[in-house]
Amino acid sequence: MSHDELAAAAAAVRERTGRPTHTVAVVLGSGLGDYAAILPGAIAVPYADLPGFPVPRVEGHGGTLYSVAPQDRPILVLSGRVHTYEGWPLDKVVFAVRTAVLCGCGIVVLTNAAGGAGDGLAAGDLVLIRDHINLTTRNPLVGANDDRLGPRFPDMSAVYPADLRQMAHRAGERAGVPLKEGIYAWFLGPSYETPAEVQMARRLGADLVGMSTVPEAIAARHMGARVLGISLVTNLAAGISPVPLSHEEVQQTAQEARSRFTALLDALLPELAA
Ligand code: 8IG
Repeated sequence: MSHDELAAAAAAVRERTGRPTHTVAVVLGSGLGDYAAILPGAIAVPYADLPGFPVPRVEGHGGTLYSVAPQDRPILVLSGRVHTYEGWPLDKVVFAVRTAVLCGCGIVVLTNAAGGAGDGLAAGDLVLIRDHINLTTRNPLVGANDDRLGPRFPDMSAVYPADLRQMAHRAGERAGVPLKEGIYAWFLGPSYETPAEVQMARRLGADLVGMSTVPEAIAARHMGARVLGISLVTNLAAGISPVPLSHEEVQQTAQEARSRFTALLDALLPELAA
């Protein structure tokens, strides 16, 4: 993935949306993907129309980029992401986020569904990511560095800055949606963890376990963007939960949390874009 390919995708976004710049990007995680469809005035562009964008294979919808402009401040909403466990190379996993940053997005909101491993977490909790632990040994920056995108050795001491989390907490208070905070550990998947792996992650300091978000956060930070991470705990991680994990449980919890998630984003996004 070269700077030229990303620049071509960013040019297509500008052309198709008619908006020369966007300030905030939101990536919608599994079970949360239909948020943008209900946004008034959203301009929808299928990923398939954007050069270089990976088109998700599994889910019902193939991936859509939306442009919305609350208070005339354009925001990109990316519905549909691809994962490393599907076999996608990391440059494709981070392609949409990198394009969004090239479009001007200095803030990237990454949402996901995740397993809860930390004490006091319950299914249905919304958790702001305070920091991450990469347990995969994979990194989207491996390979030649393009200095136009960012530095060879980017600093990762504040990927998820405290002021963005504070803004989210305040938006949550206004919307009546309580938010917790935690550390997110990236596992490759697609099998869920064993109970022993969940205990390992807990001892390393993780509260959340998941299969996404971290590569996008690394790529966004590489390009100088600031990241807000929001996890929906759709299941307690293996061994913490008394019952086996199931995709049905995940989908049902996501369904139940949808209205809180929507209320949070409605309160937060205009603020972030302002
Ligand atoms: I949803 O328990 C969801 N995604 N690694 N573990 C990991 N990813 C997840 C989990 C989980 N739940």
